[in-house]
Amino acid sequence: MKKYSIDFLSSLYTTMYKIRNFEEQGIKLYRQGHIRGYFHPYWGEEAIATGVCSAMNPDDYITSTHRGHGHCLAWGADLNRMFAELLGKKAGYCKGLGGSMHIADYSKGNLGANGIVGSGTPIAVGAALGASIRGEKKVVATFVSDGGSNIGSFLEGLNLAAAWKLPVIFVIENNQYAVSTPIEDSTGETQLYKRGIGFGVESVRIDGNDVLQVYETAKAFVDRCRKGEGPFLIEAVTFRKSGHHVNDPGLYLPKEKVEYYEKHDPLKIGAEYLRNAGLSDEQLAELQDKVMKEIKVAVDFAVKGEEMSKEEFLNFVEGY
Ligand SMILES: Cc1ncc(C[n+]2csc(CCOP(=O)(O)OP(=O)(O)O)c2C)c(N)n1
Ligand SMILES: [Mg+2]
Repeated sequence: MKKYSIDFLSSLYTTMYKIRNFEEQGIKLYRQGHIRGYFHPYWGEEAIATGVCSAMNPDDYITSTHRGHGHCLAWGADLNRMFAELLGKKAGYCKGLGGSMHIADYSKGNLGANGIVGSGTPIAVGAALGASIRGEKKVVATFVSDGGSNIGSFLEGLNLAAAWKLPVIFVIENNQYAVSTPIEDSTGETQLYKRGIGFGVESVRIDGNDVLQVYETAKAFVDRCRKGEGPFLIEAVTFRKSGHHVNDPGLYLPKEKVEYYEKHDPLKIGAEYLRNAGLSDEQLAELQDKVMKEIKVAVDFAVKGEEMSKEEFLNFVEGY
């Protein structure tokens, strides 16, 4: 593996730490009654969004999933606006009308999270087609879950991207479960990178908890996409740190897997890279402290924020 600077490794770690703690604070806010509806934490999967997004340019595009907070944050989303959206406040990315599963920021190329599993793929393929018609050298990363990789819209999108040689990177986040169903019970081919090979797409299976492995794989594919060699597919194997959503204790998750992934945690792996590069424990603590302070400010901002009035809200209802 290439040698990376402490600055670069710190930026990867900071993003992962921010995502982990965004989710932890979000769960607290949910339990306190500040957040309504669903909340699917991305914790345990932080290395995937972080590694992929840091391999891309700010004017590229991403599409996200129902477990999408991590994608937004890795793409550079503002913590204040993220928390405000979860809390249904006017200052949120979608004025508080989207909530956890519908965060988007078109102005920055984040084409949105999606409550419908597998539905980000056609959006990504459309964005890549548009960019290539306009002659822009943009790359689109589309995150999709293991359950999503069984869905027609994903497979149709993969097929079209391959047929039209579009600059798309399909990133399957294989956390090995769809709600409480283990992957072995939902598909006859659990090595999901083979979905891509079936369509003639160069595809790899990697450790999704190792941020540098994700970054290096994504970077090579992003560079090749810009040269017109796309699409590509990455199956990033990972594991949820908890149940499917905030109210699921995940009691069905096998103890051995939970214990294995507790040790093979993306943040632990990221911290090890930093230590090996020469960062001291004190410096690591400083970095963590800085993130926690930003999170605290953002939580206060969101809790104190205003909700939309009924009159303002009705402006967004067609025909009212
Ligand atoms: C098309 C569709 N079918 C069913 C659902 C209900 N649903 C929400 S999440 C989920 C399973 C998710 O598992 P997976 O796709 O592996 O994603 P993960 O939650 O593990 O990230 C299902 C079935 C949905 N949102 N969309
Ligand atoms: Mg899954």
